[in-house]
Amino acid sequence: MTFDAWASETFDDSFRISVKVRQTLFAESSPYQKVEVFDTERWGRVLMIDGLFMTSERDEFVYHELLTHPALCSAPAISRVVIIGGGDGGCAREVLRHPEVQSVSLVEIDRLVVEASQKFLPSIGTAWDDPRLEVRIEDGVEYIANLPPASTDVILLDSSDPVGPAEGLFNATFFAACRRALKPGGVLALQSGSPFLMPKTFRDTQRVIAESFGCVEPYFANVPLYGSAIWSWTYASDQATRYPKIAQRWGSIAETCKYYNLDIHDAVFAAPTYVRRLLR
Ligand code: SPD
Repeated sequence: MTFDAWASETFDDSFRISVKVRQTLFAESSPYQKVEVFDTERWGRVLMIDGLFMTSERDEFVYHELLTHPALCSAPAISRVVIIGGGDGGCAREVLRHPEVQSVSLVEIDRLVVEASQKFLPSIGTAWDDPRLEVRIEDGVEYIANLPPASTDVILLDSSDPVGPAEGLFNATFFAACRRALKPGGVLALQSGSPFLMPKTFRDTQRVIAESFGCVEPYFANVPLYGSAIWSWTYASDQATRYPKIAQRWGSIAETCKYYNLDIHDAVFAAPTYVRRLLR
């Protein structure tokens, strides 16, 4: 008799997505969460945290390119970037493709995520040795609260969903601290959940960001591993509207992108009708 091993993420106790596992490469618990890396047939290596799929070798490019490039290809300046979370290194990899970026602080609360990713997901975190990157193992909420005012061009929130250690990243106090840490005109971008699978969380997140930022625009794409539903990210700045895209920035990353391009930059901001109604 053979046993098939599956890794599963359950949404609201009513919907489950499962991935067939060839081998468990890593499974340990930190004081914060359980961290697992699986080798799978369809998705390549997969990172799971506390039973939630975080990223996979096959589809991570969609998530990481969209978290980074809409902000970095339009913010007025991008020399100083802060990433909160992002311990797998995928977001930092995309940020560091931009030659204008001079320094990146990646602030991850859980050392275990960084260590497991460096060892078992080297194809995702390809920029760990970039001299512009500083990795800090500390609480992102405190880090942002302690940043000097107006010190940062872009803040990227690469978190898991708002449960467990990521919960403190989705509230008004945190977004107000981000606004304070950003230079005038600076841009915040974050993953903001699925409007289809978690409409209330999505809507509440938009509202709470709008308490601190004048321009708050969600954008959308499918990340197949995240329940195969539409996923969202959110772009925020202190302006009234989003900045126009900067073609010259795109030019310097065009060869490496698998998802993002200047047409996608505009297209992802088109909201389906049910999402517009949700946000009314
Ligand atoms: N439902 C899972 C959402 C996870 C978003 N963050 C993933 C981290 C990848 N760097």
